[in-house]
Amino acid sequence: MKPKRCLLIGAPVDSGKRRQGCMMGPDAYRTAKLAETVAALGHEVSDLGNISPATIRQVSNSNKQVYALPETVAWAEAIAAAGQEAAMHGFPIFLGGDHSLSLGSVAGMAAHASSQSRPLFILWLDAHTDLHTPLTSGSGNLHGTPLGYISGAAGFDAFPPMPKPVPAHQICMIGLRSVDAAEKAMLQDSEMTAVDMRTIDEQGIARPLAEFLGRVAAASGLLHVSLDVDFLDPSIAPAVGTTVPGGATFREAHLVMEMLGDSGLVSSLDLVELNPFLDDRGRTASLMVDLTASLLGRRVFDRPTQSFNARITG
Ligand code: 5AB
Ligand code: MN
Ligand code: MN
Ligand code: MN
Repeated sequence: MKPKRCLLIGAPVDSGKRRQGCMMGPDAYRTAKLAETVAALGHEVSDLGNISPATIRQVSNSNKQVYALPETVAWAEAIAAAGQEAAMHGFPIFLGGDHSLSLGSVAGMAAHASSQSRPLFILWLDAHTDLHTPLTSGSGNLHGTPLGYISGAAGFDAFPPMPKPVPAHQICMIGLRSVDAAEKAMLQDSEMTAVDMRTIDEQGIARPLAEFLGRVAAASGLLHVSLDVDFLDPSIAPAVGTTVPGGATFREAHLVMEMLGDSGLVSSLDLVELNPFLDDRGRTASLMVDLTASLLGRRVFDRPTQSFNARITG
Protein backbone atom coordinates (compact mmCIF):
# COMPACT_ATOMS: atom_id res chain seq x y z
CA MET A 1 0.00 0.00 0.00
CA LYS A 2 1.22 3.48 -0.88
CA PRO A 3 2.09 5.31 2.36
CA LYS A 4 -0.54 7.82 3.38
CA ARG A 5 -0.37 10.95 5.46
CA CYS A 6 -2.93 10.08 8.16
CA LEU A 7 -4.40 12.97 10.11
CA LEU A 8 -6.14 12.02 13.35
CA ILE A 9 -8.91 14.45 14.27
CA GLY A 10 -10.32 13.97 17.78
CA ALA A 11 -14.01 14.97 17.86
CA PRO A 12 -15.40 14.11 21.29
CA VAL A 13 -18.96 15.07 20.34
CA ASP A 14 -21.41 13.48 22.77
CA SER A 15 -24.58 15.48 22.13
CA GLY A 16 -26.09 13.13 19.53
CA LYS A 17 -27.92 11.07 22.15
CA ARG A 18 -28.81 11.16 25.82
CA ARG A 19 -26.39 8.57 27.19
CA GLN A 20 -22.95 10.12 27.70
CA GLY A 21 -19.53 8.55 27.28
CA CYS A 22 -18.49 8.93 23.62
CA MET A 23 -16.56 12.05 24.69
CA MET A 24 -13.92 9.60 25.95
CA GLY A 25 -13.61 7.96 22.53
CA PRO A 26 -10.63 9.90 21.10
CA ASP A 27 -8.53 9.27 24.21
CA ALA A 28 -9.48 5.58 24.21
CA TYR A 29 -8.15 5.28 20.64
CA ARG A 30 -4.96 7.04 21.71
CA THR A 31 -4.65 4.70 24.69
CA ALA A 32 -5.17 1.73 22.35
CA LYS A 33 -2.20 3.05 20.30
CA LEU A 34 -3.97 4.00 17.08
CA ALA A 35 -1.22 6.42 15.98
CA GLU A 36 1.60 3.97 16.74
CA THR A 37 -0.23 1.10 15.00
CA VAL A 38 -0.83 3.10 11.83
CA ALA A 39 2.74 4.44 11.83
CA ALA A 40 4.11 0.88 12.16
CA LEU A 41 2.41 0.08 8.83
CA GLY A 42 4.63 2.67 7.16
CA HIS A 43 2.27 5.64 7.10
CA GLU A 44 3.01 9.13 8.33
CA VAL A 45 0.68 9.99 11.23
CA SER A 46 -0.14 13.33 12.84
CA ASP A 47 -2.51 13.53 15.76
CA LEU A 48 -4.12 16.95 15.41
CA GLY A 49 -5.58 16.70 18.93
CA ASN A 50 -9.20 17.31 19.83
CA ILE A 51 -11.29 20.00 18.22
CA SER A 52 -13.91 22.07 20.06
CA PRO A 53 -17.40 22.97 18.95
CA ALA A 54 -18.05 26.28 17.18
CA THR A 55 -19.96 29.00 19.04
CA ILE A 56 -23.31 27.67 20.22
CA ARG A 57 -26.23 29.61 18.71
CA GLN A 58 -29.86 29.36 19.68
CA VAL A 59 -31.58 27.24 17.07
CA SER A 60 -34.91 25.52 17.40
CA ASN A 61 -36.95 22.81 15.83
CA SER A 62 -40.63 21.96 15.82
CA ASN A 63 -39.97 18.42 17.12
CA LYS A 64 -39.67 19.04 20.86
CA GLN A 65 -38.19 15.56 21.34
CA VAL A 66 -34.95 16.64 19.64
CA TYR A 67 -32.07 16.59 22.10
CA ALA A 68 -29.15 19.11 22.18
CA LEU A 69 -29.72 20.60 18.73
CA PRO A 70 -27.64 23.81 19.26
CA GLU A 71 -24.64 21.81 20.60
CA THR A 72 -24.82 19.31 17.76
CA VAL A 73 -24.97 22.06 15.13
CA ALA A 74 -21.94 23.74 16.73
CA TRP A 75 -19.98 20.47 16.62
CA ALA A 76 -20.98 19.79 13.01
CA GLU A 77 -19.70 23.21 11.95
CA ALA A 78 -16.32 22.72 13.63
CA ILE A 79 -15.90 19.14 12.40
CA ALA A 80 -16.75 20.09 8.81
CA ALA A 81 -14.22 22.92 8.80
CA ALA A 82 -11.45 20.80 10.36
CA GLY A 83 -12.21 17.92 8.00
CA GLN A 84 -12.20 19.99 4.84
CA GLU A 85 -8.88 21.54 5.83
CA ALA A 86 -7.33 18.16 6.71
CA ALA A 87 -8.51 16.54 3.47
CA MET A 88 -6.35 18.98 1.49
CA HIS A 89 -3.26 17.69 3.31
CA GLY A 90 -3.85 13.98 3.85
CA PHE A 91 -6.16 11.18 4.88
CA PRO A 92 -8.49 12.34 7.68
CA ILE A 93 -9.44 9.84 10.39
CA PHE A 94 -12.18 11.23 12.63
CA LEU A 95 -12.05 9.86 16.17
CA GLY A 96 -15.55 10.03 17.65
CA GLY A 97 -17.56 10.87 19.35
CA ASP A 98 -21.04 9.65 18.58
CA HIS A 99 -22.39 9.33 15.05
CA SER A 100 -23.64 12.94 14.94
CA LEU A 101 -19.93 13.52 14.14
CA SER A 102 -20.74 12.58 10.54
CA LEU A 103 -23.08 15.57 10.19
CA GLY A 104 -19.76 17.45 10.10
CA SER A 105 -17.22 15.00 8.68
CA VAL A 106 -19.26 14.21 5.57
CA ALA A 107 -20.14 17.88 5.01
CA GLY A 108 -16.40 18.60 5.08
CA MET A 109 -15.63 15.72 2.71
CA ALA A 110 -18.44 16.82 0.37
CA ALA A 111 -16.95 20.31 0.17
CA HIS A 112 -13.53 18.80 -0.47
CA ALA A 113 -14.80 16.43 -3.17
CA SER A 114 -16.61 19.27 -4.86
CA SER A 115 -13.43 21.40 -4.86
CA GLN A 116 -11.66 18.47 -6.58
CA SER A 117 -14.56 17.93 -9.02
CA ARG A 118 -14.81 14.31 -7.84
CA PRO A 119 -18.03 12.52 -6.85
CA LEU A 120 -18.20 11.51 -3.17
CA PHE A 121 -19.36 8.00 -2.26
CA ILE A 122 -20.37 6.95 1.27
CA LEU A 123 -20.02 3.52 2.86
CA TRP A 124 -22.08 3.32 6.07
CA LEU A 125 -21.10 0.34 8.25
CA ASP A 126 -23.84 0.27 10.88
CA ALA A 127 -26.69 -1.75 12.41
CA HIS A 128 -28.86 1.31 11.71
CA THR A 129 -29.67 3.38 8.63
CA ASP A 130 -29.35 6.76 10.45
CA LEU A 131 -31.74 8.25 7.88
CA HIS A 132 -33.93 10.26 10.24
CA THR A 133 -34.32 14.02 10.16
CA PRO A 134 -34.88 16.26 13.19
CA LEU A 135 -38.57 16.10 12.18
CA THR A 136 -38.95 12.31 11.83
CA SER A 137 -36.79 11.14 14.75
CA GLY A 138 -38.87 9.46 17.43
CA SER A 139 -36.04 9.33 19.99
CA GLY A 140 -34.90 12.88 19.18
CA ASN A 141 -31.32 11.56 19.18
CA LEU A 142 -29.44 13.26 16.37
CA HIS A 143 -26.87 10.44 16.01
CA GLY A 144 -29.71 8.74 14.12
CA THR A 145 -29.87 11.49 11.46
CA PRO A 146 -26.54 11.94 9.60
CA LEU A 147 -27.51 10.02 6.45
CA GLY A 148 -30.71 12.05 6.25
CA TYR A 149 -28.63 15.24 6.24
CA ILE A 150 -25.96 13.90 3.90
CA SER A 151 -28.50 12.79 1.32
CA GLY A 152 -30.22 16.18 1.35
CA ALA A 153 -33.47 15.40 3.23
CA ALA A 154 -35.62 18.32 4.42
CA GLY A 155 -35.76 19.30 8.11
CA PHE A 156 -32.12 20.29 8.71
CA ASP A 157 -32.70 24.07 8.67
CA ALA A 158 -30.70 24.52 11.87
CA PHE A 159 -27.57 23.08 10.19
CA PRO A 160 -25.41 24.70 7.51
CA PRO A 161 -26.78 23.56 4.14
CA MET A 162 -24.97 20.42 2.88
CA PRO A 163 -22.41 21.82 0.36
CA LYS A 164 -23.59 19.23 -2.14
CA PRO A 165 -26.00 16.49 -1.01
CA VAL A 166 -24.63 13.05 -1.84
CA PRO A 167 -26.78 11.41 -4.57
CA ALA A 168 -28.61 8.34 -3.30
CA HIS A 169 -26.91 5.94 -5.72
CA GLN A 170 -23.53 6.92 -4.21
CA ILE A 171 -24.55 5.72 -0.72
CA CYS A 172 -24.23 2.13 0.50
CA MET A 173 -25.19 0.84 3.97
CA ILE A 174 -23.94 -2.54 5.15
CA GLY A 175 -24.80 -4.38 8.37
CA LEU A 176 -28.42 -3.30 8.82
CA ARG A 177 -30.59 -4.97 11.42
CA SER A 178 -32.51 -2.14 13.12
CA VAL A 179 -34.47 0.14 10.81
CA ASP A 180 -37.39 2.34 11.97
CA ALA A 181 -40.64 2.60 10.01
CA ALA A 182 -39.97 6.19 8.89
CA GLU A 183 -36.53 5.13 7.67
CA LYS A 184 -37.96 2.19 5.73
CA ALA A 185 -40.37 4.59 4.07
CA MET A 186 -37.45 6.84 3.07
CA LEU A 187 -35.61 3.86 1.58
CA GLN A 188 -38.65 2.70 -0.34
CA ASP A 189 -38.21 4.74 -3.51
CA SER A 190 -34.56 5.53 -2.98
CA GLU A 191 -31.53 4.37 -4.97
CA MET A 192 -29.43 3.89 -1.85
CA THR A 193 -27.92 0.44 -1.46
CA ALA A 194 -29.10 -1.08 1.83
CA VAL A 195 -27.49 -4.41 2.74
CA ASP A 196 -29.06 -6.10 5.76
CA MET A 197 -27.60 -8.94 7.82
CA ARG A 198 -29.79 -11.50 6.08
CA THR A 199 -28.22 -10.60 2.73
CA ILE A 200 -24.81 -11.00 4.34
CA ASP A 201 -25.83 -14.41 5.73
CA GLU A 202 -27.04 -15.53 2.31
CA GLN A 203 -24.41 -14.02 0.00
CA GLY A 204 -21.44 -13.24 2.21
CA ILE A 205 -20.25 -9.71 2.93
CA ALA A 206 -17.68 -9.55 0.09
CA ARG A 207 -20.15 -9.65 -2.77
CA PRO A 208 -22.24 -6.53 -2.05
CA LEU A 209 -19.11 -4.64 -1.01
CA ALA A 210 -17.27 -5.54 -4.21
CA GLU A 211 -20.26 -4.45 -6.26
CA PHE A 212 -20.27 -1.04 -4.56
CA LEU A 213 -16.48 -0.61 -4.83
CA GLY A 214 -16.71 -1.38 -8.53
CA ARG A 215 -19.10 1.53 -8.91
CA VAL A 216 -16.84 3.87 -6.91
CA ALA A 217 -13.86 2.88 -9.08
CA ALA A 218 -15.79 3.29 -12.33
CA ALA A 219 -16.77 6.86 -11.33
CA SER A 220 -13.25 7.76 -10.04
CA GLY A 221 -15.00 8.67 -6.80
CA LEU A 222 -13.70 9.62 -3.40
CA LEU A 223 -14.94 7.21 -0.72
CA HIS A 224 -15.77 8.17 2.84
CA VAL A 225 -16.20 5.23 5.22
CA SER A 226 -18.23 5.68 8.40
CA LEU A 227 -17.68 2.83 10.87
CA ASP A 228 -20.21 2.70 13.71
CA VAL A 229 -19.13 0.35 16.53
CA ASP A 230 -22.60 -1.22 16.45
CA PHE A 231 -21.87 -2.60 12.95
CA LEU A 232 -19.96 -5.25 14.93
CA ASP A 233 -21.61 -7.99 16.91
CA PRO A 234 -21.92 -6.91 20.57
CA SER A 235 -20.13 -10.10 21.67
CA ILE A 236 -16.89 -8.73 20.19
CA ALA A 237 -17.67 -5.00 20.59
CA PRO A 238 -19.58 -4.31 23.82
CA ALA A 239 -18.61 -0.62 24.15
CA VAL A 240 -21.60 0.99 22.47
CA GLY A 241 -24.89 2.36 23.77
CA THR A 242 -27.01 0.94 20.96
CA THR A 243 -26.11 -2.77 20.87
CA VAL A 244 -28.12 -4.90 18.44
CA PRO A 245 -27.47 -8.65 18.35
CA GLY A 246 -26.59 -10.41 15.11
CA GLY A 247 -23.90 -8.03 13.87
CA ALA A 248 -20.80 -8.48 11.76
CA THR A 249 -18.35 -11.10 12.99
CA PHE A 250 -14.66 -10.49 13.64
CA ARG A 251 -13.70 -11.90 10.23
CA GLU A 252 -16.52 -10.22 8.31
CA ALA A 253 -15.42 -6.87 9.71
CA HIS A 254 -11.74 -7.46 8.93
CA LEU A 255 -12.57 -8.68 5.43
CA VAL A 256 -14.49 -5.47 4.76
CA MET A 257 -11.54 -3.39 5.90
CA GLU A 258 -9.02 -5.50 3.94
CA MET A 259 -11.07 -5.18 0.76
CA LEU A 260 -11.41 -1.44 1.33
CA GLY A 261 -7.65 -1.15 1.79
CA ASP A 262 -6.88 -3.22 -1.32
CA SER A 263 -9.28 -1.12 -3.40
CA GLY A 264 -7.18 2.01 -2.80
CA LEU A 265 -10.40 4.01 -3.00
CA VAL A 266 -10.93 5.17 0.60
CA SER A 267 -10.16 8.85 1.19
CA SER A 268 -11.46 9.42 4.75
CA LEU A 269 -12.72 7.45 7.75
CA ASP A 270 -15.00 7.97 10.77
CA LEU A 271 -14.58 5.82 13.88
CA VAL A 272 -17.79 6.53 15.79
CA GLU A 273 -20.02 5.53 18.70
CA LEU A 274 -17.30 4.02 20.90
CA ASN A 275 -18.36 4.53 24.53
CA PRO A 276 -15.28 3.54 26.57
CA PHE A 277 -17.36 3.72 29.77
CA LEU A 278 -19.12 0.54 28.57
CA ASP A 279 -16.00 -1.28 27.39
CA ASP A 280 -14.48 -4.45 28.73
CA ARG A 281 -10.80 -3.69 29.46
CA GLY A 282 -10.45 -1.71 26.22
CA ARG A 283 -11.22 -4.61 23.89
CA THR A 284 -13.63 -2.65 21.69
CA ALA A 285 -11.21 0.26 21.32
CA SER A 286 -8.44 -2.23 20.43
CA LEU A 287 -10.66 -3.97 17.87
CA MET A 288 -11.46 -0.63 16.22
CA VAL A 289 -7.71 0.09 16.05
CA ASP A 290 -7.06 -3.35 14.49
CA LEU A 291 -9.84 -2.79 11.94
CA THR A 292 -8.24 0.54 11.02
CA ALA A 293 -4.93 -1.33 10.61
CA SER A 294 -6.61 -3.76 8.20
CA LEU A 295 -7.94 -0.82 6.20
CA LEU A 296 -4.46 0.69 6.11
CA GLY A 297 -2.62 -2.38 4.88
CA ARG A 298 -2.01 -4.89 7.68
CA ARG A 299 -2.15 -8.32 6.00
CA VAL A 300 -1.28 -11.94 6.72
CA PHE A 301 -0.10 -12.38 3.11
CA ASP A 302 -0.07 -9.80 0.37
CA ARG A 303 -2.38 -10.43 -2.57
CA PRO A 304 -1.52 -9.17 -6.05
CA THR A 305 -2.92 -5.63 -5.82
CA GLN A 306 -4.53 -5.82 -9.24
CA SER A 307 -6.78 -8.77 -8.41
CA PHE A 308 -9.58 -6.67 -6.99
CA ASN A 309 -10.04 -4.39 -9.99
CA ALA A 310 -9.46 -7.25 -12.40
CA ARG A 311 -12.24 -9.22 -10.78
CA ILE A 312 -14.62 -6.28 -10.80
CA THR A 313 -13.96 -4.79 -14.17
CA GLY A 314 -12.68 -7.82 -16.06
B1 5AB B 1 -26.56 5.14 15.54
C1 5AB B 1 -32.88 4.83 16.35
N1 5AB B 1 -33.15 4.63 14.94
O1 5AB B 1 -33.42 7.08 15.80
C2 5AB B 1 -33.13 6.30 16.70
O2 5AB B 1 -26.04 4.40 16.65
C3 5AB B 1 -31.46 4.42 16.67
O3 5AB B 1 -25.61 6.21 15.16
C4 5AB B 1 -30.43 5.35 16.13
O4 5AB B 1 -26.61 4.24 14.35
C5 5AB B 1 -29.03 4.80 16.27
O5 5AB B 1 -33.01 6.65 17.89
C6 5AB B 1 -28.00 5.80 15.85
C7 5AB B 1 -33.80 3.94 17.15
MN1 MN C 1 -3.77 24.28 5.22
MN1 MN D 1 -24.79 5.09 13.39
MN1 MN E 1 -25.77 2.32 14.79
